[in-house]
Amino acid sequence: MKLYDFLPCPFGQKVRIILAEKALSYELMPVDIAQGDQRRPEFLRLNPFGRVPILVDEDTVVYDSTIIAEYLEDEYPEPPLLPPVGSSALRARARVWEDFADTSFTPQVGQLMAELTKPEAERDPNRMQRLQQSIERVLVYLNHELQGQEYLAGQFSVADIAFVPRLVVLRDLGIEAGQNRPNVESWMARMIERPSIQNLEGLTSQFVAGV
Ligand SMILES: N[C@@H](CCC(=O)N[C@@H](CS)C(=O)NCC(=O)O)C(=O)O
Repeated sequence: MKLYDFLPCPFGQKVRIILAEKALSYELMPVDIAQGDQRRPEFLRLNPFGRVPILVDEDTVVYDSTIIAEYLEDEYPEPPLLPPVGSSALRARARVWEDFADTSFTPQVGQLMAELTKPEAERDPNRMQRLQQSIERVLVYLNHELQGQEYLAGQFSVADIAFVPRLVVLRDLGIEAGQNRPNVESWMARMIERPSIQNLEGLTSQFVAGV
């Protein structure tokens, strides 16, 4: 398998956690989106949307981290990273959380990073405040939903994994995710000790163009 990826990309990180959990080996094909590599014709032939990550498994080309996660689960089901077939409600819950992380958490943290990377005089304080409030609301919601639960959808799953890349950089942005949120704190502690996360490359609170 080959994974086209840009190491700081949180969606690529999500896929690399899944690959590590499933102990799948792959060749990393670096795509420097800061240099515009994603707009090269040979890359656009793989993904016409010009985005990483892309997984190539023999003749199969899959892009979008959520669809890659589904493909890996279908093709390499062990160890499972979705609740078991038959537990439809829990499987749906895992997918809802994964989508929520990808659309309502990861981009907002990236946008806050982008603001913080600008010289102070160029930052938009109103936008920063809106983003901080939006991230705080997600953390409060997570803390509520994790009450009495080790993970978001029963077992450790893509739902939890989707949050990790941006959850672990919040402290660098001045946000203490676990402060006054004991369920979030213990959830993070459980996840951080996993080798797939300990060894994850590319975690950064530095905004990189396009991420
Ligand atoms: N929904 C996609 C989002 C992927 C994405 O936004 N990738 C960014 C890097 S983190 C990218 O390739 N940006 C390049 C561009 O938009 O030009 C996924 O989950 O894989």
